[in-house]
Amino acid sequence: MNSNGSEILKRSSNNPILIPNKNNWWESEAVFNCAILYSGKKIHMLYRAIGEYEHYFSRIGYASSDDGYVFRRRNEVAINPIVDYEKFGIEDPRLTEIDNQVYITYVVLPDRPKKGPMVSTALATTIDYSRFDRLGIITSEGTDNKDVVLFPTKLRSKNKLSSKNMKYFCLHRPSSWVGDAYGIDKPSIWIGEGNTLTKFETHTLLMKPEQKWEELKIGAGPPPIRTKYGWLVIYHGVSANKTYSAGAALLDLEDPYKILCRSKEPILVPTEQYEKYGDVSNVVFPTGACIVDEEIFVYYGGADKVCCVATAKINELVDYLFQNN
Ligand code: BMA
Repeated sequence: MNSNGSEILKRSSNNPILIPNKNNWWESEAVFNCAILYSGKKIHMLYRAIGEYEHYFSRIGYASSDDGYVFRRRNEVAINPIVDYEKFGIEDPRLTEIDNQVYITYVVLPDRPKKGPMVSTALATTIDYSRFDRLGIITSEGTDNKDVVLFPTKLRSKNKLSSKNMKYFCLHRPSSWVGDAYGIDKPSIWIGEGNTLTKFETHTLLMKPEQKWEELKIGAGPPPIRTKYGWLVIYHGVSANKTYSAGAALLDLEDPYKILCRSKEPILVPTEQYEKYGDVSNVVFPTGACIVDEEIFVYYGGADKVCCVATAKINELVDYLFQNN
């Protein structure tokens, strides 16, 4: 039994796999928190990019890879904030394929970051990673909601009486849903169910912070990954001293409200230079993952500055989770 969770994922010796490009104005300062989708041939990446610190305005870039480690990027911005609700930037994309259609959830800032705005999450779709069709904001107003990830298939509704039993599911993190009315005192991960991908109507608390390393808040990382053992949910947790680490849980395949196991210890903590020192210190922030030949590739932002990857045999990660929860 491996009791040290932080040894399960092996960092690539190529890390960081994406660094700021000084020759490209919009990504010259930081490139981090990337979304990943494996098409069966190629690994597609959308990443958050910063080109200046005065406004700290985020855009989204595109890169792709054949082996998961070496990424070629496109020179032009992939997604530029162009509509009102994106006015002060777009951040932290996540990619999911549902019914052969590629979707991107991403954080939108309608107001200046310094003012501490309520953030929302929006949805877009693409067929070529060049043109993106916007489907609008999908989180409820005033919920201060980010870390929204979509399940790749419809699932049976919790409300079994419902005539339309199969629903779209998401995980989300409504920061304002804390206090007595919600039964939690720290931002937590909720499950949403909806008849469409743009409106999730039923919300249920799934996981709240439990350990020291995640005591301030938790939020989903990459979209849930289907494995034969259950839905693998990799998430981040923030400790009292603001260290961002990664944890993992497995949810039942048929009934994702049922948590089969959850790591007590983090599976990735900031220890490397590129995780400890950057624009925000001591951050590993997973946002993308894929399984290729029984190996899971977990992509994460290092210190809000660079993109990194760490890998594990999927069965070893699952064994670890079952044995150490
Ligand atoms: C979160 C998000 C992420 C960021 C992380 C650490 O709230 O803003 O984009 O990587 O904080 O700063």
